[in-house]
Amino acid sequence: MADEVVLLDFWVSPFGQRCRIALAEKGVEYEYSEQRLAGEKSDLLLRSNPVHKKIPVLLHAGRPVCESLIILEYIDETWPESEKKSPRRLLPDDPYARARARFWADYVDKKLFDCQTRLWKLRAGEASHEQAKRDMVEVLETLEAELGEREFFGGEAFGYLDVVLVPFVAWFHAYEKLGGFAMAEICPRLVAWGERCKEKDSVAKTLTDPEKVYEFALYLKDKFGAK
Ligand SMILES: N[C@@H](CCC(=O)N[C@@H](CS)C(=O)NCC(=O)O)C(=O)O
Repeated sequence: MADEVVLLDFWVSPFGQRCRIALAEKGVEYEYSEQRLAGEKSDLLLRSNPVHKKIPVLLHAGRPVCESLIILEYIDETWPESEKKSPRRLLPDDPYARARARFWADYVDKKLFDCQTRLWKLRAGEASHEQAKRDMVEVLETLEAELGEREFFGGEAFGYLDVVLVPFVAWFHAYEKLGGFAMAEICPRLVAWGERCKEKDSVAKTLTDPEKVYEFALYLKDKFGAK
């Protein structure tokens, strides 16, 4: 009980999924608590994250940790030793490599998520939607270039930046449908990297079925009057 771990989450959230993947990589047992985001939020969520009122929240021994990138670092520092998983640390040991990994994680959250949101929030055919499509292609090409010829963003081993980005692989299908482009043409290495990541149990058991993600994106489109 003193060490109880609970994750407040929402099934399709890439931010929540990265926490689930990190916990699985470390072999940490936890209780998953699905939250209602439309309508009234639970008292537990509002009490645990009174500033942003968002999931994910990691409750460790009753104490909340908010914001997924901060949660990942907390998980990495709290459970550094994981006997069966590799790597033992998600973040690299080298300070410069750590700084770079954090830079790209920030890029994913600022740029990729922004473009994704604009793809479903804006009405197809409008100039702003066309711009969102162009921006998305640029972001994907930039991530493709950063990956280069490496197996993983973490190098030979699946690491922090892989955990940060991999939940978005389940959205690639929705990007293609809503953006009208082929991921394999824009970023073939990123697509192959996504497939490699899915060979890991932690990822395979966490990522949402791409068709369900697309249905969810259509639901959001409808909700925001952009259908
Ligand atoms: N920067 C936050 C983003 C979290 C976030 O956007 N969560 C969404 C679900 S994907 C949420 O809780 N939305 C509810 C709301 O905005 O009211 C993180 O990395 O944890």
